[in-house]
Amino acid sequence: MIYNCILIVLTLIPQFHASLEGVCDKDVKGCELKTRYILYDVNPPEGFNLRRDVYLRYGIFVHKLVQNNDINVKLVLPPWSRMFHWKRSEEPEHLPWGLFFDIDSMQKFAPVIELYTFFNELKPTYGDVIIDEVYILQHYQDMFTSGNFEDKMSIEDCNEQISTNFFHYDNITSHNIKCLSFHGFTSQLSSLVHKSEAQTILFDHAEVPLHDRFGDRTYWECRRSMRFNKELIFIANEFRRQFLNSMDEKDGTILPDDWRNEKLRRNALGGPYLSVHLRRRDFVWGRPKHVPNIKNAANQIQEKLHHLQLDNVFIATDASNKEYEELKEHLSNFNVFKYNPNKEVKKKYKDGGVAIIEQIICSYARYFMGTYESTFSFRIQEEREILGFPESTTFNRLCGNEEPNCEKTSMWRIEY
Ligand code: GFB
Repeated sequence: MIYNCILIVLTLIPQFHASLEGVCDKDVKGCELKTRYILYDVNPPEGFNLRRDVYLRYGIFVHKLVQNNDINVKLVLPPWSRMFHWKRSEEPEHLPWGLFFDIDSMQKFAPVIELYTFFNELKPTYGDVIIDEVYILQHYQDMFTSGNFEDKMSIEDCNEQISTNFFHYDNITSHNIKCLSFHGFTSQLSSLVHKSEAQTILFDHAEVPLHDRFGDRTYWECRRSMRFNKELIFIANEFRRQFLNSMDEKDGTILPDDWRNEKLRRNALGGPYLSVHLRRRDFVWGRPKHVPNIKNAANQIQEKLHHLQLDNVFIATDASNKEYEELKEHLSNFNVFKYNPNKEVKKKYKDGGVAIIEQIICSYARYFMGTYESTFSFRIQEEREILGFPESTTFNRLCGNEEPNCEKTSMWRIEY
């Protein structure tokens, strides 16, 4: 009898613990794993398409944490606020990722959540979120002068003045902020997560660590999971159909509903139009050798249209109206298209959504020409790799005024 009682008590102890605390760190049977949250943010001036690349590093980071360890972790997506290139001053802050991307699709790769979901899950008692540990990442100050590029990290004095509020919210703060000089790959941050018991960890200046392996299969899985918001795709498809005689069935660009069912192919045909990403503004003075003037760009486009025997060209651009009109004048023998959003689309999807619609339209063209070193162009090239276009139709760019027949852009081929 006594023996039986002891046995019952002993077998109940783990459950008692689990139900007493509700959570535990390791995957003990009957014990609910504590949810831990990784947050990250990026250097404020970085543009939308570089931020998409930073996401890949952290999406892969948590994907691996979940795969390799018995910890229950979620990645909190930093909302889009005060974007340097988005000119509309009336834009609200904290635009969620779901406005631009298909979160369900992203969750098939990594356990991502929006910041507002994080608030709801954490339910801060007094309306404040105090992040347990914050690491402001920074480059080693002497790295470029000493030429020492070995992988390392250490807590050091901060190179810059730091803010104690995060994501432009007054009520997200921390009492434990450290500057972490870092050189290495994103996955090396996992040692900090494993060493710590913190429920919430924020990595700021998350662009500092490098990709674990840029362009490998896992990279592309994460990239493929980043499908756009379905409504943006619908708007782009309508434009293709109405103005560019482009439809998936005849263009050979149908993708499975779930990115996990995609397969390598190189036989996409694309709609009967040339697409061009003509990056202007800061690129005109920032990369004068590699960004052509409008007349030169028009000549290159004309030549390509002749070569491809096409009459239609779609232009994605941040050019002023004046520059765009000049381009059209030079191309008066062809049909030149640009996407002009109506009021509702502008209001709902803002500059970011409009730019994505343009990127989608570019992705489905028979042939694409981008701008030197633009991440906006790179993301279009990736989209075309996913769609299954022959590489020769994708990795092309406009040449600078003084570099006729410039080299093609680097080919970052998709891996399955
Ligand atoms: O995306 P993005 O960072 O790529 O470009 P880059 C900056 C922003 O400019 C985009 C707008 O997010 C858009 O809001 N933009 C650029 C465009 N091209 C277009 C276009 O064709 N159509 C529309 N609608 N909008 C990087 C910057 O720009 O260049 C860095 O992110 C830095 O901060 C670097 O300035 C030099 O790679 O082109």
